[in-house]
Amino acid sequence: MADPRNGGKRNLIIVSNRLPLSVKQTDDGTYQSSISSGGLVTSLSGLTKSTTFKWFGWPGLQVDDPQDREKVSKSLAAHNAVAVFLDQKLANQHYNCFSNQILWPILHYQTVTLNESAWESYKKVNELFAESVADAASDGDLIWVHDYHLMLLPGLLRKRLEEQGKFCAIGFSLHTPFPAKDFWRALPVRKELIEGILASDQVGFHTDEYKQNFMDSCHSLLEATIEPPDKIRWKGRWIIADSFIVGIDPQKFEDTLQKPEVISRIKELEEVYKDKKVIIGVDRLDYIKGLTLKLKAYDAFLDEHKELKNKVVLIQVAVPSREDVKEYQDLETEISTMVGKIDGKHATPDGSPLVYMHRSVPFTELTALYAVADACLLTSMRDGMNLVCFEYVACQAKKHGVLVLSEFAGASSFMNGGCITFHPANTKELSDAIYRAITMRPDERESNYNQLRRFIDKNTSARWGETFIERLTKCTA
Ligand code: ADQ
Repeated sequence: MADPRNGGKRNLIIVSNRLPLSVKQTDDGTYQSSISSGGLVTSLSGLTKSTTFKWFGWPGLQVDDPQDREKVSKSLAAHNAVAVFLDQKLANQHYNCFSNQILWPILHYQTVTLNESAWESYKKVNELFAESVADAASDGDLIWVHDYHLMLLPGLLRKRLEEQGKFCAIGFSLHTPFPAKDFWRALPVRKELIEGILASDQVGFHTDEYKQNFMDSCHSLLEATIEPPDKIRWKGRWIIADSFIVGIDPQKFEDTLQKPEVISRIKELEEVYKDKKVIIGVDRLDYIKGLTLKLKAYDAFLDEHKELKNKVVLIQVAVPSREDVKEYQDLETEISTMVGKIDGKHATPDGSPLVYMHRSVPFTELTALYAVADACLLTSMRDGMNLVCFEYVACQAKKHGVLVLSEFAGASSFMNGGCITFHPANTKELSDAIYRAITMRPDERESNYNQLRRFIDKNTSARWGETFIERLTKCTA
């Protein structure tokens, strides 16, 4: 809803588990906040032009002293951010133990066992968020809740807002897949979680498949009425459930590619790899991204195509992620071991066909890497959407590089033949896909590229945010 007090802009409250800022204590005891990067931040960047928003979330550090909390809040206020303070143990139980060790796997088709105390912490943290957001919301605000860490929040919020006599339209966006109903029902608290989401006015998914899975669960577990294509009737209310295509801001990449330091970095990299086909992979170090499958297939590809040994290089950036969770520590060890074996087996005095970077890289370097790569290889076992593939396309206007994308990434359902798809656990299929990518004819590359480019230019992050918010606004009418 446009608010005349904000020059006609809408008031929007965005809620996500972590604030998109890093907060640090300086030597003089004050706190400084700076915006950090990440999938959700990238996606929301387009909204700022039309909307005034406040962002609620955990600031990522433990602050117990009330005076310190005040200082942190002040530094966040400069970025329109509001901290939901959590005790470290509670935050750990909510984030690592329930969200990332139970919800994340089940949403990505991995089996799990319920940890009761983690579930209690999950409920408690969602309550704390509800308290903080409901108290700050004004009648008529729009509230947009993000992701699996806060599935109970719409329900808890609606109750509090009603008690306070405020009406706010509530939207919920899930950034992961939503699994098929027979998989979701394996989770003992399956009903509570979807009941929480159903207190929203509008629920957004990346793809129609996830939306349909969610509707199927609502119908079979809660006996909600489904009115295709996009409505659910539950406890006397209508809820919109739909897919909204999350995108990127292609202009940000175009602009970065024009920077002198990026232009010279691209030249340097082109010189280093002048006789080689470069394949780029950029993934958070997460088992859903299928990195072990990628390495296994790349090893098979090198075995099969010995003639290409010194003519191809896979540059794999693996961004450290969730390092407090044991599964992620074990995965890192497994990947390092595989990288060592591939290197040992295929490297020659002239170089290695594999460059593994286990760290975050600066945005300018990331852009340069995308720009020089002849192909981008993404092998997710499951992935809500995958923004990296769009970012690669945004940087390939000159080369028309080939996108090689797992059929299990949400993005693949929108590519309509513009990329090479494969089953990530089928080593031969994946190895063949790599070969096809680096040997593709220029005319085929160009026509594929043009198709992908049209898609990313049309479905930007700004459009995603606008579309979601426009439709949510109608729920207030
Ligand atoms: P992620 O699993 O994090 O997001 P993805 O969609 O690929 O996956 O987004 C990663 C983002 O991090 C990209 O914008 C990328 O540029 C950035 N990034 C990657 N490597 C980086 C590096 N080295 N340094 C700095 N930034 C880096 C979740 C879901 C996805 C879904 C998104 C958005 O798992 O499926 O697409 O949310 O909804």
